[in-house]
Amino acid sequence: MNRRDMMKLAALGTTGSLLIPNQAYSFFLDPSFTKADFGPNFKWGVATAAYQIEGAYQEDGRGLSIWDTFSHQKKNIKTGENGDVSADFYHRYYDDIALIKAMNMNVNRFSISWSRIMPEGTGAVNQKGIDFYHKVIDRTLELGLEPWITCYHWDLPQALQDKGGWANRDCIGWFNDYVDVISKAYGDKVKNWMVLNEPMAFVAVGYLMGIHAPGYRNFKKFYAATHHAAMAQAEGARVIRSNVSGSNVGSTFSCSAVMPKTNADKHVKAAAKMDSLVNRLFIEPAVGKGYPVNDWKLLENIYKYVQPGDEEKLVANFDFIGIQNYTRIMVKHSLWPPILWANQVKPKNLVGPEDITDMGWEVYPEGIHQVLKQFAAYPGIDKIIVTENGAAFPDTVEGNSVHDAKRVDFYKKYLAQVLKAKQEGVNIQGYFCWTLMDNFEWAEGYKPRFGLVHVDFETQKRTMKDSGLWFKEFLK
Ligand code: IFM
Repeated sequence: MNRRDMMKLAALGTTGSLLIPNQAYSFFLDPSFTKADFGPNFKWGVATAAYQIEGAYQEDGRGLSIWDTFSHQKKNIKTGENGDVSADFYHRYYDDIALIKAMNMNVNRFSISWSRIMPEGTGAVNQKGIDFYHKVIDRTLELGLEPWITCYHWDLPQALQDKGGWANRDCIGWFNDYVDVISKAYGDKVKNWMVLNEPMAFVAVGYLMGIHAPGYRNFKKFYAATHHAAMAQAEGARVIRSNVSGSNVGSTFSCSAVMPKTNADKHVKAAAKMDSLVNRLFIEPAVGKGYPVNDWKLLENIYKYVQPGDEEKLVANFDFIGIQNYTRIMVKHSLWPPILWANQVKPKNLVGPEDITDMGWEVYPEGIHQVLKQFAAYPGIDKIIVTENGAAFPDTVEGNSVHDAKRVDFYKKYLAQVLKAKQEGVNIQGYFCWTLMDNFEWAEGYKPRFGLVHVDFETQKRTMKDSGLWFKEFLK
């Protein structure tokens, strides 16, 4: 190695295949706020999901999930890819978790693959699956980070889908049994638990729009799956509470500021329907308000699946709720039910292309402020954590640097709005970025990159992006 190369290496923090350029990124810092403005106990973290990063899909006894099946079927994933290997977190977790620490964060939010723990969804427990998450948790704790577990991030065991999945009422019991196993296994070490990740997304996109696994376009299955997931959301919380002393239990909700295209009555009504679907569907039964049928009468069909005693059981008494926000939805009247593609004014008709992410989503920072206020107004909601926020933009890889100025800008703008809501009295106690590293973005494949860390999927080399370096500097 020549002197020049040695100096180059010295300017980089290197851990195996990981590169952390260590030049000062203070010039990125937004002078309008600092870490201290969020308070001394604020939690800063990253969120990930098992299927999106782990790979090792047939290793150590893992059973198949609906996403293995769905991604292996032709045409379901735009790029024809799947999560078989993904970012190979299963083998690289040790160094990957160190990246969270390197960004000066204090929380590692991750999800557990149900079919790694119970390959058939119920019954036999796979000890190697249990051991894997012990290793993840131990590494997290060793680095002084808090582990936050998501019990379910969309990867239902295929064996349970074969019996109807979430559309089968038995799924509530299957889920409780699984949560019982994991909360008993990890409850001594992990106190922070999220029952479901974005239930509206997995029932609407998976059972109504057919874009995500299991790929149904079926109203009846959607109503049934909605009720069973809402029941599981509350029942799962009770299981965790009974197994984990000192637990902090919540669930996470995808939410978007919903606005009518104009003040015309028909658009306002269409927006109210959309709000019932995208924002209110799971939080309202959890706080004892029942399903939001007033603005969208069709939702009354859910009650066909509600049995005596269920309404009380839907109430979850969460210790906190997780808000997950990316964009806003501008709604126009349509004869279709509130399905996004039919009722949404396309972002490209609203803003310039520089304000649209690789997902086709409008960058609308004020929206996170709006949803934080909207959710904080529900009775019984005390603590809020932003459990996901982030953006997919193309990265510019230049040698050992990855430039992602748009992502840095996105985070600064959204954080300013989170801070504004906090200063106005919303009890926001944490903010987790989506996501640690580039991963399998469901039906979009690997093209949209959301990570603070760049992954070269050919070599599995990790390189911290400018956005990761921005957090490192901001949180120092
Ligand atoms: O990648 C997803 C994640 O799994 C759930 N929330 C939204 C993210 C970006 O689409």
